Amino acid sequence: GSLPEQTVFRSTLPDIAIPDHLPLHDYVFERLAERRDRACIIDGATGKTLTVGDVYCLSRRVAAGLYSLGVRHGSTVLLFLPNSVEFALAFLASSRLGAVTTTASPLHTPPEIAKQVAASGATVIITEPAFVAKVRGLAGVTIVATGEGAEGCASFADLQAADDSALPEAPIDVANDVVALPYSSGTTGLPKGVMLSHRGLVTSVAQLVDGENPHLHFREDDVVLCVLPMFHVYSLHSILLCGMRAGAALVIMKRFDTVKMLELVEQHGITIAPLVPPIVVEMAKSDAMDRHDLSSVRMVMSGAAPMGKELQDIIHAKLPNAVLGQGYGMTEAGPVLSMCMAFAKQPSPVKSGACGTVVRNAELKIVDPETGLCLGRNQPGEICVRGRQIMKGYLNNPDATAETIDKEGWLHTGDVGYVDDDNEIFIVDRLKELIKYKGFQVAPAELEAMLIAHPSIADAAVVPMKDDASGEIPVAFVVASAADITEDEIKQYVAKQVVFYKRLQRVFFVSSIPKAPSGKILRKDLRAKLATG
Ligand code: AYL
Repeated sequence: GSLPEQTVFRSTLPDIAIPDHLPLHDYVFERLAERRDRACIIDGATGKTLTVGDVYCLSRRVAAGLYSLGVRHGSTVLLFLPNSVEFALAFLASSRLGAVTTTASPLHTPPEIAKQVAASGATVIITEPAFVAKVRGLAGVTIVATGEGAEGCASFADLQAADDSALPEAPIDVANDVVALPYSSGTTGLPKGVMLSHRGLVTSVAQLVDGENPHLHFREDDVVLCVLPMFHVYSLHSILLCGMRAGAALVIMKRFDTVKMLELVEQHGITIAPLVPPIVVEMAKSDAMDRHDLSSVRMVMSGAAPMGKELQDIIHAKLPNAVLGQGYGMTEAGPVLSMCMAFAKQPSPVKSGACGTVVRNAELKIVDPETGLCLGRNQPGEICVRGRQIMKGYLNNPDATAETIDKEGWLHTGDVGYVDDDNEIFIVDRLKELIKYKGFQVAPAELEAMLIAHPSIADAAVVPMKDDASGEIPVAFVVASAADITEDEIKQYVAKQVVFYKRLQRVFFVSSIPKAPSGKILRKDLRAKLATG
């Protein structure tokens, strides 16, 4: 018989030429000469503005400073920083050295960060004085602190003042060298280092902002809000890198606050607001929306978690000048799979609730998770993507890599969705374990290991529970081995060990955890239990 027809979905826009021979930093500074004096990075707190020329020169000096601390081609630098100018400079500096940048929320606990330092092999940690205590004493690690008053640390100010005149050119192999190493649990298990190469990230940025008719049209006169955390790949890729490549200015906000954010929008005439659904929820609720002139905003992007049609419609009514839409990404996918076509230079209409059309120079297919066969339009199945933008693999984990990227090069997302008649993608479910709290990743396996290590807990399973404000919250089903253990004790036991977004919000005591004969937790059954109450 004949093989079933492969239904592969492509962008409705033509493929483009991608300068993927360039290292990432050369790619984002490609038009330095003509843009030298344009605003590049604005510190939201102080209003201090760095031009493209400033960012170029300072990032070169920071590279020279890191070189003097021993950072070389192939070294790993951990950025343990809130949103800041220093974050951007350090990332670009590491790229120039051919070093790898791994990132983590500065709100991670000492054991969490120690694990990432060990797994990634980071030898330099850049952080703020307030977070130095969390990373002190790690063997073989040099700490660099921004600001003042951190004893026994190298100073970021000194790096910025380093002499870069003799900085050697790193021998970067763009197709293979890793430039960014964000952590993600992917479809199963514990967080793993996701290897994104220079070529991968250049491809992914180009897929959005390059070409005659960019799919995501950022212009030189745009002012982009950078409130999403730069340690997460959404902000790193779609704000910092896409913004810089397009020549737009970025306004950096250290921490989220609705009123301050609206003030910044007004003050700087912000035109583009990349957000996540929980921030959109906050905006929709806030009466401060009516007290500020937000007419400069022409584009509101949402991503990293589902945004329903209702919410999208509410916010659209409040920002009539703005085009509203979603991007869909996954760290391992490089990260962007699809983007709203209403954001293109020559836009086309989109439906509320859709999360975009597949990017250019890529292929997307929908696979029946039972049979592995390719599905046609309007049939939900697992979303798979292929192209030069996807990750190289997980660091030191060929098995997990092989479970995620198949022999034909397709990356399996663990998301369930379909492609409609207009090529728009709708996500309807998730096959993978992952919990998304406010767009942040929570890996059930990590919390389950922690719970089972407790002397009064015999067995445990962690699953997502739907929540209006946060999208999903992590909750646990626990089999107690001692009668006196309470929900509060368990919650605090976990809270002490993890960053805020991994905290358990509810604990349910049960007599056993439903499992398949293989020992695999039947998460679907537990999720169903939550849905019915
Ligand atoms: P990770 N709608 C529904 N679910 C989504 C969406 C969306 N628009 N975007 C991401 N997800 C879920 O690795 C989905 O389950 O990357 C996906 O597999 O932290 C998972 O989140 C991946 O989580 C952008 C826009 C990057 C989005 C991103 C996503 C980064 C989140 C760049 O421009």
